[in-house]
Amino acid sequence: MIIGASVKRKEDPRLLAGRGCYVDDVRLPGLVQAALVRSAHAHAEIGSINVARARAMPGVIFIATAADLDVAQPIPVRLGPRPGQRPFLQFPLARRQVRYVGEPVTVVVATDRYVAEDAADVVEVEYHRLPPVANTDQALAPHAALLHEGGTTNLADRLVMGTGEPDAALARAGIRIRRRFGVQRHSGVPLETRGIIASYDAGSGRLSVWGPTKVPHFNRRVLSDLLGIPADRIRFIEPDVGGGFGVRGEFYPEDFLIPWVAIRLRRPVKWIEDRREHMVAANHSREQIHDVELGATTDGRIVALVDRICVDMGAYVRTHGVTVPELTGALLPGPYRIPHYRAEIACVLTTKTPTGTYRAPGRYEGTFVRESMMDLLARAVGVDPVEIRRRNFIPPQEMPFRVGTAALGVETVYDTGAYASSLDAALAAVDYPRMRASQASARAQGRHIGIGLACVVEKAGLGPWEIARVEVDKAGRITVYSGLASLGQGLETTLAQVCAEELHLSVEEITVIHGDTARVPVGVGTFASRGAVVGGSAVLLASRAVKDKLLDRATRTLEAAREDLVMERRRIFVRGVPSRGVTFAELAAASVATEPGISATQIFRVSEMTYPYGTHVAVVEVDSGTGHVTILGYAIAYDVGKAINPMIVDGQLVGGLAQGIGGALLEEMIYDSEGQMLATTFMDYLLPTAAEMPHTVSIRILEETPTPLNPLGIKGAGEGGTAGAGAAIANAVSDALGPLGVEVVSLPLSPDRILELIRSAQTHGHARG
Ligand code: MCN
Repeated sequence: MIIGASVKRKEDPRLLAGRGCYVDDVRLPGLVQAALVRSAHAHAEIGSINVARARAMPGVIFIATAADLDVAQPIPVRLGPRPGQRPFLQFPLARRQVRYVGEPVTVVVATDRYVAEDAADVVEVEYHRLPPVANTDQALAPHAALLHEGGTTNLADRLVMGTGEPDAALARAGIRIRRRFGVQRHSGVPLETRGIIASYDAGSGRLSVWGPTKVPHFNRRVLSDLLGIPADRIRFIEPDVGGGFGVRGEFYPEDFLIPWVAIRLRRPVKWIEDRREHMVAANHSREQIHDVELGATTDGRIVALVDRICVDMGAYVRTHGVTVPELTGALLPGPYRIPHYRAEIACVLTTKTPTGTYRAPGRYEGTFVRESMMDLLARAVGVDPVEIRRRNFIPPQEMPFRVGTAALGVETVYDTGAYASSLDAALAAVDYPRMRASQASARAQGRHIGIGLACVVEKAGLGPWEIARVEVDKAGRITVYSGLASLGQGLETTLAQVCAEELHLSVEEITVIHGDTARVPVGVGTFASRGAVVGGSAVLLASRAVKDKLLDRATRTLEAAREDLVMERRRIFVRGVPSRGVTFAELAAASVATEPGISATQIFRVSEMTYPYGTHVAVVEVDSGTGHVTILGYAIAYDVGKAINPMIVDGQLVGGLAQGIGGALLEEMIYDSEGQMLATTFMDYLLPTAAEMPHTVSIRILEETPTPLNPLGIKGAGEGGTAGAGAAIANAVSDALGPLGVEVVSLPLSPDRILELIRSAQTHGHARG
């Protein structure tokens, strides 16, 4: 069996040997370089823009401002567009006003990057400053400065979702718990920053674009609409990618500007983002405030949950629309039966970088809130956090389970799940009873050790479809073409595994092609952990169709019954008579009269999502003198229905966890009251390093509840490592510092924040055991 085997990643030998080709490695003759003049102010009217000095600099080729752009359309929403969002969309260059620090104002092109940047420095933009809208409170205040002319408010959208009668149920509840929680603004910061190269061939009218990943076909459509060039004249080529994490490859202003300049100049143009630019220009995420109330019976059974969520969207509605707020509300109930539920979500515009999805969007935030409330409920009832979760899990026999919410146009219906089982597996991985006992003895020695749980329900496999083509050429070589894109998640290996399984091959014998619109003319792309589920299923269907064709032809060639044929090593022979056979190459060559090789294209369509789930357990020690949190141990048990490649799933969970730890302890895009971003380098935006990671992470991949929604039975794996990390670590820190009266209600848990929590608990709080 190749599906289910931990084969090594096909892509790694090339990448590890330095033979990868990233966008910055693409060399084209006559290439010129672009730099952007970005707003230095959070909110201002643009007066004049004087480019005379810049234009006079030797080596400067071209400069454009919004007035020079012949684009009438803003960048559209990709996921869940709604008519009300239109006034808040972003144009590629700021027109009349800037609304966040880093907003593109002018594009400068020069013979080299140094000149381009020097010239950008001397572009004189006259700004008439307007009051910044530094946070959601200011944005919603009665006389707040309005950010967008088309809007009458700074509220981009308001979502309400839920089920039952939560107010009445809360009123009747024996236990009621209210809290305000906050998650800080942070986001994906791949080590390879974004970049794009565009080249236009005036003769053929063809435009080639290297760089954008994730959704090349959608981006091509948008570019085609904005430029007024037919999509079939535009080719998107995805090079290797140094991390995506949800932020890379959406359609950003630069994705219009660079191709537009290339067409104007009839020369290839390149733009590579520097780190500071990335921090202010790429999508931010996660900034939310939750005012939540939970009602339960006195024995701890949840009866109602009401959450008023305020999401800081930044200055514009970008390609994700209100996906992150919507997913927050849709999946907040998690693995628990919550008969009465309501989420009221305000999507608020402020003068900060616009936002989008970042690995486990909405679930990282919602899981933190829900799982913190579960611990508070356990405390109110006087039972162990494990017990309170067991009392509230939706049992497997109630699957499929309708949550009463919807996101991305899909009703939230959990397909399969055995939540208690994943909890058991995670507890076993850390030896929970022993861990509690050693916590007690450590406490007796004055050490602050805590154990935190988080039960997660993720979503994966967003439709509506994905395409795959499998080809056997005349040499018998097998190529898989997929509409997916790579973010570094090991797609070439796992898609090859799916095909290899069907055609009885090894992974090495299969080439996987993706991310080039000339070779894969249509596709949807990679996001929402849909690759394995939707793209993998499409490869399965196409491989099966090719297998059918091969066997069909072999039946005729060998004059044998189909059930007597054996497929092995790119050859089909009659069982028991290995010499009576025919190779894939021979079959493909023979078919040439009717078709070029043997191939099949299949689309896998799916209208429902699948819901992987799991449990995180964090064991931490907090130094109450310095505020430092050390993660002593960590376990994740995660059910993916069936793992195509357990080693890759393991890597996904550990890699995702590293990002979750960053969000829990370190990473924060801090703004001052003037709307200036204060964390624009890795000196002040702290990423987790090996030192912050636990020495061991125990991963238990579970395959207990395959989904009926796809032929492989699989659920996604890309985001589960991130989704529960903030919650588990927060609960562990609350547990560790419980005796000092500390209760965590916001992230990140940086040392200064921990010390502040301890100080304020000492001033106001009551210690608890
Ligand atoms: N897989 C598997 N068995 C399963 C499910 C998944 O073997 N049952 C494998 C897949 O074939 C794939 C990987 O695990 O190699 C992740 O699969 P999947 O969950 O389908 O997610 P996608 O392929 O759609 O990838 C997107 C997802 C998201 S949304 C983000 S963000 C993300 C991620 O996965 N960003 C990543 N993983 C990342 N990994 C790396 N290295 N870099 C990123 O930027």
